[in-house]
Amino acid sequence: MELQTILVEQQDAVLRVSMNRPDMMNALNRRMRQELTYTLTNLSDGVRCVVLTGEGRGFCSGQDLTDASAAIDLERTLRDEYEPMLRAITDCEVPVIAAVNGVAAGAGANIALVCDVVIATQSASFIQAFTRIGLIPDAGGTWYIPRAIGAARAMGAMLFAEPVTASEAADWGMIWQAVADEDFAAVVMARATQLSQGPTSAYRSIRKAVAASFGNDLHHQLQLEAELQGKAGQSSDFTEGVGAFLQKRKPNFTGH
Ligand code: T3D
Repeated sequence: MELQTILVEQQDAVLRVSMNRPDMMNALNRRMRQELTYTLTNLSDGVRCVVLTGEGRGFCSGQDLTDASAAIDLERTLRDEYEPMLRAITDCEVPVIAAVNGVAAGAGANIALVCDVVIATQSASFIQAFTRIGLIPDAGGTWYIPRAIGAARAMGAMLFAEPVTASEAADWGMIWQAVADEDFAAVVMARATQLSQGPTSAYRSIRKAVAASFGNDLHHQLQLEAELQGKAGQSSDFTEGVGAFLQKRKPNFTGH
């Protein structure tokens, strides 16, 4: 697929995917949703971590409000275009880091929040901007945010639609980390490199177990852990991890 709205660059095993409509703070149109969905579901074998970020001063401003085609039938757009894009993130074969380089508003905030790890620069903010234009939070916001920060803060963020600063988001448990602006790029790359050299298949199982935990009782979660750990125990990364520990050296995980 020819990429017109995103930039994609691979460095070693890290794929940097950058939303590239900086004049409108990387607002999402149909083409961008298609390109993100395509890119995240068609990773080359060598990719073991994805970094999702934005060009310019913003991360993503959510739905492109100048795109009349999306405004005609919001339900269809969400079902046919947003859900596949969000599932491409949550079902991605490798960990996805959201590197939130600036404001993340509306669906732009919520695509960051469904990523596995969110690292935001200190000057970034997260805005559940939807009620400002008479909508409700979508793109998974009503599912993810109350689970992450509790109903009281989720309701405040959604009803008041005010910016939640990166520091507040980290303090509340909405994101992993807020980082000083000058350190942001280096911290993101260090974390991406760390994950790209880790036990990829174990990461996949962790993501599956954590997602399932929201719907499982303890018994079913323990059953799932046993099943997934059984598979992890047969992986070459487990053999390598134990071997490296016993030989007092760094493990060389292959992701298998
Ligand atoms: O299908 C469906 O529609 C359903 C799905 C809905 C999902 C949603 O995401 S709904 C929520 C949509 N997003 C918003 O309501 C946010 C709108 N944007 C803003 O509130 C602000 O722009 C920001 C808080 C993101 C940034 O503010 P600021 O002051 O830093 O920048 P700015 O001047 O407002 O924006 C810069 C430019 O980007 C500006 O264009 P201009 O004047 O320089 O030509 C602005 O119009 C444009 N822009 C920003 N956000 C959007 C946008 N253009 C189109 N769509 C946007 N979402």
